[in-house]
This record gives sequence, structure tokens and C-alpha cells, in this order.
Amino acid sequence: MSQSPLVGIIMGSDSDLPTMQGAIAVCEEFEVSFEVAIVSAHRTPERMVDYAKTARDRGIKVIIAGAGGAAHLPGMVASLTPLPVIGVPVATRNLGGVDSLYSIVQMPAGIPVATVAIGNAKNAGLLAIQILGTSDPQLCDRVRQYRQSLQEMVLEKQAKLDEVGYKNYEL
Ligand code: RP5
Repeated sequence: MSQSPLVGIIMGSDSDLPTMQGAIAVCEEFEVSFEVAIVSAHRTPERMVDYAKTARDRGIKVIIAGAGGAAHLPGMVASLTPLPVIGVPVATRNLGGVDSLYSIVQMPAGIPVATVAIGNAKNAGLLAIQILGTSDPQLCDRVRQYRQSLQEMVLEKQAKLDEVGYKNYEL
């Protein structure tokens, strides 16, 4: 996007990218500028420090950080910047992402990371939009419209359920 990015979407590895597409898709849908970067807490620690320390001055308002396993990226970035950080626990092969979730969610008092469900980068994207919406009424209105569309979707499903009955309902 040409406008300077408002949302920083970072991840520990390119293997996290499929998971993080959920956040990317939300930013695209809401037409919010964003950047995507691989920033590993363990493999590129100095790059992580540089990214976190310069993010605010570069105009970033919210950081979404995805990581798996010993998922230190969101917490370390949160400790290095006053910007809000949303952590996405990436599912892992051996422990299913519970390792990632615990690593991200159990932050010590004083350094919060807003943690979404395992693999739920979509919610991270939506929360980032809502944070930006606190100072952007138009964006806030679009969040309300989005919520309205969720309601309509459920009501349409109910209408279909009423019509065909639960035995014949196909997902
Ligand atoms: C973490 O290690 C990354 O966030 C990723 O989820 C996990 C595995 O990374 P790769 O070995 O696939 O590069 O740092």
C-alpha cells in the first residue's frame, strides 16, 4: 500500500505467513495500510529490537505479532515499544499451539500483550482495526457495519434451518 503503514504485521518465520494471512485479509478489507515483515526474536534479535524501537516513529499505531513454539516475539516487542501489541499464537506440530499460546498470553504485569486464540489472526486484524477506530469515526462505523453483517449471516442461517429442518441442513 502506498500510504505509510498504520499496522505492523510481523511474524517469527515465513512458515507463520499462512496463519497471518487472516490479519492481512482484514487490513485489506478495511483498506487500512499495513506492512508485513519476518522478525524473529531468536534468529534476528537485533532486527527485532530495531523494528520495535522504530515502529512508532515510522507511524505504526498497532503491531500484530505472530509466533509459534517458544513464542517470545510478541512479548519482547511489547517490552520495547509503547504501541499496543496483539499476539497471535501459531499452531505447532508437536504441541498444537498451546505452547505458543502460553508463551504469548502469560505476560508479567506491566507489559500486556492482547492475545487472540490459536491461529486466529483474523481476530488480531479486527482488534487492530477497532483500536484504530477509536480515533477514526469512519473506520469505527465500518466495524459496526461488519458486526451487522455477522448478525445478518446468522439470521440467514436460521432462516435456512427453519426452511429445510435440521436433518436436511447442509453446511
Ligand atoms: C518460531 O518458530 C516461528 O514463529 C515459527 O512459528 C516457529 C518455527 O519456525 P520455522 O522453523 O518454521 O522457521 O520462531
